[in-house]
Amino acid sequence: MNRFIFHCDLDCFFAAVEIKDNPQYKGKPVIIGADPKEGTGRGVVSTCNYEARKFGLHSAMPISQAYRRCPHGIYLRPDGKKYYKISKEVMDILETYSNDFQRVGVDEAYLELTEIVKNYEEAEEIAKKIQKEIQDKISITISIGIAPTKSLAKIASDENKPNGITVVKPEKIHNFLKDMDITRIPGIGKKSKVYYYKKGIRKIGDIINTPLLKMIELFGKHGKWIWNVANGLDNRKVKEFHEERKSISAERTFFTDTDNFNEILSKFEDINKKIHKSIIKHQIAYKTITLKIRFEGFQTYTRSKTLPFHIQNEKYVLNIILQLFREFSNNKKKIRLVGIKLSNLERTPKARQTSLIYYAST
Ligand code: TTP
Ligand code: MG
Repeated sequence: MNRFIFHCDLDCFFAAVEIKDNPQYKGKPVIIGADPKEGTGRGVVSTCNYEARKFGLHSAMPISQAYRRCPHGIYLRPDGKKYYKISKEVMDILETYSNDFQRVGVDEAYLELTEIVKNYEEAEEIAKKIQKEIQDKISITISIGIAPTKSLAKIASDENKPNGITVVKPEKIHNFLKDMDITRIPGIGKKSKVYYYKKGIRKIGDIINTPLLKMIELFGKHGKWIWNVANGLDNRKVKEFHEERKSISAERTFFTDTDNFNEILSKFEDINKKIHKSIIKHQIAYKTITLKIRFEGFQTYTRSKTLPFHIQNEKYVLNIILQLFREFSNNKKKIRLVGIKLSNLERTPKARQTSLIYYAST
C-alpha cells in the first residue's frame, strides 16, 4: 500500500521568528547566536536567514568567523522561550491535519495522511493548505517533503527550502536520490561520511548500486540501514511521541515529611492526574505501573506491577498504586517523597479504556 508521509520543517526558524517580530529586518542578513563582539566574540551561530547564508554563514559556525564574512549583518541573541511558544503554535496547527502526528524537534514534525488522501496530487494540495495556514496565522514559512517513508520525506523537505514542497512518488525515488551526496541521509554526518567515502560510496546512487550483502559486509548494521533508506525501505511509523521515550513519570516532595494517609493519597491523586493529562493528550497506553516512595533519611523504594496488556485508565493506576503502597503502611518512618511512573509505552488511539470490573480479579 502506498503511504503518504509528510515531513514539515520550518525555514531558518529562530531567524524567521525575529524577522516576523521586527519587519524592518526583512531582506537583511539576520544571524541568531552568540554576541560577535565585532569579531572577537566566542560561541557559535544558532541559525541565520537565507540572506545571511549567501555569505556562507550557517548553524554552528564560530560567530567570529560569521562576523568577518558578514559584518553588516543583524546579530541577535536567541530567545528560547519565544521560539518555544511559536513552535507550539505551529505544532498545534500541524496536529489538526492528522491523528498520526509526531513532533521531532523544535521546528520539525511528521504527519501521516495515508488514510486521508488518495494520491500524491491530493497530498500536495494539503501541503499547500498547511503552508498557507501557517503563513496566515503565524507569518513564517515551512518546507514540506512528501514521500512513502519517513526518511525520504525528511530528505525531501530539505530539497526545496525555503517555503518549498517536494513530492517523491514511489516510482521516482531512484531518480530523486541517485545524484545526492550521502550526507543527505539523516544520520550520515561529516565523520561517518569519511568512512563511506573511503570505500567509494559518495552518492546515494552508489549505495543503491551496491548489493545489500556487500553493504553489510563493509559497514555492518548502519550499512544495512542506509541501504534500506536509499531503496525506499523504511517502515517506521509516525508516532505521537519520541520513539526513545520509555516512560512518563512525576514525583512530589512533601513540604514537611508526613505519615498522614489523606495527605499521601491526595499527593498520589495529583500526580496521577498530571501524568494522565499527558497520557490522554498523546494517546499513549502503558503496561507497567511503578510506585516510588522515599522515607525521611532518604531510603527509597520502588515497586512495580506489569499488566497482561496495555491500558489507559487513571482510576486503575491509582488502585494499583495504593495496593503497592500497602506494603509500606506499617513503616514507622515518615514519608518524604512519592512518585508514579508508567512505562512499557505504546502509542495507540485505541488504548483500552478498560473498566475496573475487568481488573477486579487481577
Ligand atoms: P534547523 O531546522 O536545522 O535549521 P533552521 O530551521 O534554522 O534552517 P532550515 O531552513 O535549514 O531548516 O534547526 C531549527 C532551529 O534549531 C534553528 O532555527 C536554530 C536551532 N539550531 C541551533 O540552535 N543550533 C544548530 O546547530 C542547529 C542546526 C539548529
Ligand atoms: Mg528548520
